Amino acid sequence: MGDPKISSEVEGLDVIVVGAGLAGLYTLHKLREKGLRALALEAGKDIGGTWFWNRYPGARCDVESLEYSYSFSPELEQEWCWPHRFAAQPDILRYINHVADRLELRPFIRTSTRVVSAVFDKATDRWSVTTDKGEVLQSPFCIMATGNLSLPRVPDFPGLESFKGRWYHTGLWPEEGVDFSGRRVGVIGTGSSGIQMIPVVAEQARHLTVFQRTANFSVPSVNRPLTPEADRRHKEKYRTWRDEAKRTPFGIAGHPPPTKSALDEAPDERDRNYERKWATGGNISFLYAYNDLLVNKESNETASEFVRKKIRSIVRDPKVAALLCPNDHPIGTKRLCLDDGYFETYNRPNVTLVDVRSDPIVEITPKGLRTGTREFELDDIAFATGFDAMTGALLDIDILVKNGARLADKWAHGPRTYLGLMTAGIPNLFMITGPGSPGVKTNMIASIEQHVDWIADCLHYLRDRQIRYIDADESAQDKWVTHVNDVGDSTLYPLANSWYVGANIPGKPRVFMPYVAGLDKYRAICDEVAADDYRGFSLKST
Ligand code: N01
Repeated sequence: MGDPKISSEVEGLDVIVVGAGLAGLYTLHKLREKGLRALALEAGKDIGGTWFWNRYPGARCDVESLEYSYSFSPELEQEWCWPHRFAAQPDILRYINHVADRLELRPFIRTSTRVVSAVFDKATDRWSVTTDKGEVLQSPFCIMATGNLSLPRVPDFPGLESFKGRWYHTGLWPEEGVDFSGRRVGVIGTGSSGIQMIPVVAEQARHLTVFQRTANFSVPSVNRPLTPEADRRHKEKYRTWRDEAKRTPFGIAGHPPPTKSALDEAPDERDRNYERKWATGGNISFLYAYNDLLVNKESNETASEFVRKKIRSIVRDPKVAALLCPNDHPIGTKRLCLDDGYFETYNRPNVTLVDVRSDPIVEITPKGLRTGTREFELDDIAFATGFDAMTGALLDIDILVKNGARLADKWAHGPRTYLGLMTAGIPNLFMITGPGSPGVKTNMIASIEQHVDWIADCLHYLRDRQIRYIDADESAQDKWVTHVNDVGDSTLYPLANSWYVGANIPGKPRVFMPYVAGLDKYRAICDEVAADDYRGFSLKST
């Protein structure tokens, strides 16, 4: 490839944005609005991020469409019509493309361009960003809009290369789709992706074998078409809904905070309440049945057991039902899945559930897959095995300061950030919804908008004062990390072996990464920090 060349084509950039999903696109728009010259580099051959890559059958968002959309533009929100209560992946991708066109962002995006390294030079206060094509782009600031669930992970099973059939990962699904008609399909994994995909694949495949390591909680989505009347009613009060969303921990309106403990309710009434929530659909509705489901084990057990009873009532074979009943984590401490007929699928004659906890997968063979005790013949394998979440995509890029710190070393024992926005010792590089921020525990778009607005205001502040350098202070970062951990430890979340703690990646340090005090509280802290001249950050003029 020869020596990397500093690109002269894109000179005078203020900011390089890595990623052109929902975060990258809004970043581009916001920065350009502020008069900053920004360019986004996107690994995918088109924009969309998560919604570009995750095209598996049944992929859909678990936040309601009218909430899971940008709030910054009243025009956008009025002109767009969502067909369903919970939007399907193709509709979300269509929306993203519409936004990019509407805001005329495409000229500022380079697709099919993967960033491989980013090096900051303190002598010039500039980042040099190298792409997979060997090109080097420079700018004083870098914004990582790389997503939290964007580095798909295929487990290290021996023999995959020998497999004669087709195999896929949910997070790298082929654009042209996959026809499973008449085929023997194996799905490995029963997280949100597997649980969404399994009912759809079961309808197509000749036979579907689900390889489950850990049973997972799921509640019905109760998805439905959005009627023009519902759309009109919501849009009439869109501003009010958005304002309400800003005052909530999840960035989602329409769910008044519960005031009662599950233990203060009589068991019959409690079951009636859970029954109402089950019939309403949605994971927030269910977890907001009581105010202590995520902090009190005994309260949580009432909700967990309600769902187990549901599973036993839906699944006809008691042995299969028992296998599907989660028993190793409190409900909600892993992302609570939303499904459309997931448990019902196990009543189909063409679906088999295999417990790979008691009988683990040992290898992929040319004909299929072998567990400790038997071989399964498969035509296709779909890995719904998740992602190296939150830190994976960032650490996949070699981020370092010339003659100085490297992000991978700084995070060797788990990610450390100040406000989830910056890491001390890595100046002028911001993260959108990074570890230590509430992002993944909220409506992602609401968090993205909050982060981007804050960063854009910060860059504006720096420019006004001719400040070229910003870095988080170690002491502010230490305090923030302690606070994030304390808040996490006051909840039940760390009890689950989830991607929130990195448990799905062998060897990954076990650290509970999201900030779970709520987006409302986090927003107030970030605003306070900014109002206090970016307390906890060191700013230097030249
Ligand atoms: O991934 P996951 P995902 N052998 O990590 C299993 C978002 N999302 O892609 O639990 C056998 O949750 C693993 O088993 P275990 C959402 O935030 C949102 O489903 O580790 N099995 C687990 O069952 C979600 O949380 C939406 O024991 C293995 C599964 O694979 C996040 O993305 C839709 C294994 C991985 O589950 C990730 O969801 C989809 C092995 N070696 C995703 N390794 C919506 O908005 C892993 N597994 C609805």
